[in-house]
Amino acid sequence: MQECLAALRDGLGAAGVATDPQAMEPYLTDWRRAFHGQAMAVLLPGSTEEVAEAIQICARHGVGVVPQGGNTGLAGGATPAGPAPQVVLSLARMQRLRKIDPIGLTMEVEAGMPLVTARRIAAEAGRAFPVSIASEGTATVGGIIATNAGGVNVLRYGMARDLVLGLDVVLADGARLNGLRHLRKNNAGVDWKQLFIGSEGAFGVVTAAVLRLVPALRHRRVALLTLADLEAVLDLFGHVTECCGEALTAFELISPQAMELVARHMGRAAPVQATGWTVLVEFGSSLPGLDSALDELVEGAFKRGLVQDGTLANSERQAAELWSLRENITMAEAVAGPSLKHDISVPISSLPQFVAGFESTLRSIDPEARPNLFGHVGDGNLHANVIGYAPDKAAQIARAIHDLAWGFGGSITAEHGLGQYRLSEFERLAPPEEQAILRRLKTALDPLGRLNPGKAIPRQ
Ligand code: 2HG
Ligand code: ZN
Repeated sequence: MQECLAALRDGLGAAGVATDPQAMEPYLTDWRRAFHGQAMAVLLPGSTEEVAEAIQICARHGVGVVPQGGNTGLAGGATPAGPAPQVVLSLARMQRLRKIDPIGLTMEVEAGMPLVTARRIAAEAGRAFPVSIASEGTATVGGIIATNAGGVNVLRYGMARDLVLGLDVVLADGARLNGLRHLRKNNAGVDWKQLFIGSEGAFGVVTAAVLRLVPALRHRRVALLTLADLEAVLDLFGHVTECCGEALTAFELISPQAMELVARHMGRAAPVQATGWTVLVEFGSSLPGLDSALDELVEGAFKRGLVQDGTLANSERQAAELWSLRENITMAEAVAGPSLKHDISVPISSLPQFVAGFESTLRSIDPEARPNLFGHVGDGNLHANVIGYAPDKAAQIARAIHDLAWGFGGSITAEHGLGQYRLSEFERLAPPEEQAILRRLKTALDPLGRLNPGKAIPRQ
């Protein structure tokens, strides 16, 4: 391994190779401290050429490569897994903006650029890059592409995949695949870049991307509404779709338990009677006129008896305060202690039955465990998290919840990905043909299994 390290230092320079245990530590543990791994070095290349060189050197020496963005994923996808020799490949030094075209609505950036920076640059050009997740300050463009990140605006703009026009990728043998096209339409054969989006670095390492921008929303209105049950939440979602669907940017669900955690651990109390379910609705547009949309929504909702209580933000500051209730749930949960994360999706109409099943399953396995439910109703995506559980019950709870979602024709991960956290559950549940096609792709693209071993792709 000394030979490999020497070759890496030659190729990347001393600044590009960290082996000091203290310097490596932040790259070897994820932010929740749920995953910890070993690596012989952390590589910090400064260009796509250096990424290619590093991957070639590692391939020659039989060393696995774990690509890493902001290290704030929730599935352990960026933390080394297993005993085989591996390096972490951080894109943190590659943050440049290469081009922005506000008329063509495109922007070309390097993979290590933080999401918050990409969003700021787009905003300064009078446009928007609409991937919106609470970890935007740490998450990187490469990371959100590798994990196909979701977030709170998916119902309007889609997942990260829907906002990627072109990619520059380094393959397992160090070859470079440059598809940095600024084109909205390109139907010339198979869209190969899709293979690298959401495959968590197991097929190749994304080093730069052309992102699709959208018109900036110069007007936004936010409402927080409480409802008695999930049937009413779905009725309200249907009503919003009918009355003002084009303007809808978010429709987020907060359970009473999640609201309570935010009040207790983050000191933020809801300005509504939050004994039932709370929904945060956001409208956004480049046109004025949202006030009447919101009035229509709220009037209709009260008339139909769907809503118990509610408040409308009258300023940007109030809107940010309402959003902070939703955005602080993950942090409140982390402060409360260890949690079991679930990221399921089911067809939207099955949400009430799923939640009823989730609550009764939890009671029967571990009566002390407490649910912390919240999520993205418009995407059928719930974070059916669990706190206060007995550690020896964790695997049983996770399996039961995944079985439940699977039974509704759902997914065990709507947006966070398999990483190392859910890989064995995917292997347990996914049809053999589906697993086989993924393995065939892996064999074709990375025959020696050097890229992000133990993540995303079912094992033999
Ligand atoms: C969110 O929706 C994120 O806020 C995090 O996907 C979910 O903490 C979680 O489980
Ligand atoms: Zn989420």
